[in-house]
Amino acid sequence: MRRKIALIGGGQIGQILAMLAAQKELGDIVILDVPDYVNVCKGKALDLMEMAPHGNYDASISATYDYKDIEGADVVIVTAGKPREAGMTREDLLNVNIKIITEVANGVKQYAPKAFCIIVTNPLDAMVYVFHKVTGFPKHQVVGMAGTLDTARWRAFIAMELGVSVADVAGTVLGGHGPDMVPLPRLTTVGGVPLTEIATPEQIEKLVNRTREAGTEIVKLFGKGSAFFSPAWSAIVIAESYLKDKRRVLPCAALCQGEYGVNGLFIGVPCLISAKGMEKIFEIKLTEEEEAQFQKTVASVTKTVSECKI
Ligand code: TXD
Repeated sequence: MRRKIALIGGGQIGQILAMLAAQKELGDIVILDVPDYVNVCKGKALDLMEMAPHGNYDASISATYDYKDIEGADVVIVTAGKPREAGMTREDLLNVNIKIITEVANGVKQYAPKAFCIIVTNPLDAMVYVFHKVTGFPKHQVVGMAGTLDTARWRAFIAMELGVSVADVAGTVLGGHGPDMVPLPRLTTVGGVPLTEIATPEQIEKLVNRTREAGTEIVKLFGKGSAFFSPAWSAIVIAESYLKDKRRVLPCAALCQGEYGVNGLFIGVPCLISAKGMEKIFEIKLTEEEEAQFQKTVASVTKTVSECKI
């Protein structure tokens, strides 16, 4: 029997998630959205079914507004909520998205209590916290997707700057999904060569800043709405590692209980994603400077989470 993937939210990111999940034959796909938008989602689902003959995949793709239809899902990816408009911070979305995530969490808890859940909605670190609180799911069953995207952006910008294949750029970005996230130049390599040896300090500073502001750079270009191709791929990479037990090590927002000195907060850290879900958090010994940056992002996430009043 095929696996079942529930996509809560069938907007910009949701539709690319559906396409990628189908193309990768991860399973059957159910898109859930609000009644007002469900016909558009049904149209998207049908369009994707009609793409299958050329796309070479077998999957049932459907849309609904009824949580009953996500029953027994193996994976749930949540993009439901509002995206940013130019001039908005991610935190500006807090009040509206908190209500949506609470409703989604209750639906998922009732109909897909065993699903591995990947939260994408912003402000990410707070929304995954709320989702986890409302569902009460074990910590290995819930992650937030942000670091996987921030790391992809970091790698892409390095490849663009140095004129090298992105495949050879390895590294990681820690912390919350905001302007004080922590890219780690010290631990980034290009084909095994340390970034710090092939890029100048000025280049590295420019790359760090561009990565931190990458989401905003796209929001400014769009005027309305935020990035969707790269966030969708980043979430699919996590889902695929879970479904196929690939055991990828991916930076995800995971519930830290002592790791990195953080207690009871979801924040971006390197995670082992296996068939068990978020199986393990890897700790890195940070330098004094990195630690100071990490404390700053922890403070920002703590502030946003405290405003959730949950
Ligand atoms: O790295 C990351 N985590 C992110 C997060 C990167 C980029 C964008 N990120 C956030 O994802 C963004 O700030 C938004 O909060 C979400 C979704 O972004 P998207 O671009 O897909 O937004 P859309 O196109 O507005 O789609 C949201 C859909 C839309 O179809 C709504 O009708 C639906 O969510 N929606 C709901 N679905 C189900 N249930 C409820 N209550 C609901 N409310 C809205």
